[in-house]
Amino acid sequence: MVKVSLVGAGNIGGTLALLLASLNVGEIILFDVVEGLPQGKALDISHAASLLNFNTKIIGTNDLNDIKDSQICVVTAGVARKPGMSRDDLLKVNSEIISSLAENIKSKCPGAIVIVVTNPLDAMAWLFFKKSGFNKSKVVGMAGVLDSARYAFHISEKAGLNPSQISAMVLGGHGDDMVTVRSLTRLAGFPAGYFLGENELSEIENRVKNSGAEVVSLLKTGSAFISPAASCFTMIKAIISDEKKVLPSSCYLEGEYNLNDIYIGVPCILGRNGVEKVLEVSLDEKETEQMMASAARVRGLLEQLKSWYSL
Ligand code: TXD
Repeated sequence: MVKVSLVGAGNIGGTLALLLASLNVGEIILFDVVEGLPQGKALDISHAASLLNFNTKIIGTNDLNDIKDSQICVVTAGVARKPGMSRDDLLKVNSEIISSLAENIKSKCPGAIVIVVTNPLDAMAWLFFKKSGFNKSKVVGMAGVLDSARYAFHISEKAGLNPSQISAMVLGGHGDDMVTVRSLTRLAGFPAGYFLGENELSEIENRVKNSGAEVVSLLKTGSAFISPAASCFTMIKAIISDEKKVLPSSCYLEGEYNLNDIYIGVPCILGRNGVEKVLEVSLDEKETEQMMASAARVRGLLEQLKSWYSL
């Protein structure tokens, strides 16, 4: 029986609990520091069991001990951005939360695979990895799956194709400087240029880079949570069903892409053992330049974390 713990029962945590329940995973723990919130969401989702035909145990709790021995932990704990904020503005407040959770999660769930979701994503995944001492294959950040899904959606809309036939790839850091990799994007197996012109593709790519902010400015009270939850769901399924799926994820690099000691979005194989392999794809000159610029921004955040946490 798989035990999945969702650390943070806010918008993403709650939505993800519903998706996982419908998959009939063994047991879901919804943990949050706000009293009543995880319990209320757990009960609300459980009430839908006979309607959605699932039989999953969902426990809402304010006691972190309840996550003990989970096989998967998803960390969404922290603060989400509001209109006018960048993801990087969350560094101070969220790093304190991630720093203390990393040690706690490692001691309670030493065998877990951890998916970090909290922003600024790549920096939080790196901090979690450093503070927890987990193996690099066991700590992975969620962003590329979401950014690529956004890319796929806008391509499908413009090309008039079914979204499920679009295989899109967004790499780099989860910021406005993310790298939309057109050379790896396929529409029903065809290169993007077969269906769409240069201007259409550039317009889509700019929109994708701004998609998170677009949703934030519409919602006004927080950031996107339904597609982020669906993205985590895709990664969890790949891990628990050992799907060996290639999914863009934030991974720890040691020389790949000429980058070292950094978390950043790259294609990787996700399976039962977590990040089973980081794949190095050849990027064109512009994409390589963008990847390096994105890495430089992430590195700036890591330098701040290093000084605050003596890492
Ligand atoms: O692609 C991506 N990685 C992202 C990341 C896409 C969208 C949103 N992204 C980030 O995820 C966002 O910027 C936030 O940093 C996280 C979580 O987003 P969510 O929308 O779920 O935020 P909420 O609704 O504010 O939920 C956060 C919860 C909230 O209930 C807090 O009470 C709780 O986190 N929280 C804690 N839980 C456990 N433990 C601690 N210490 C804690 N502190 C706050």
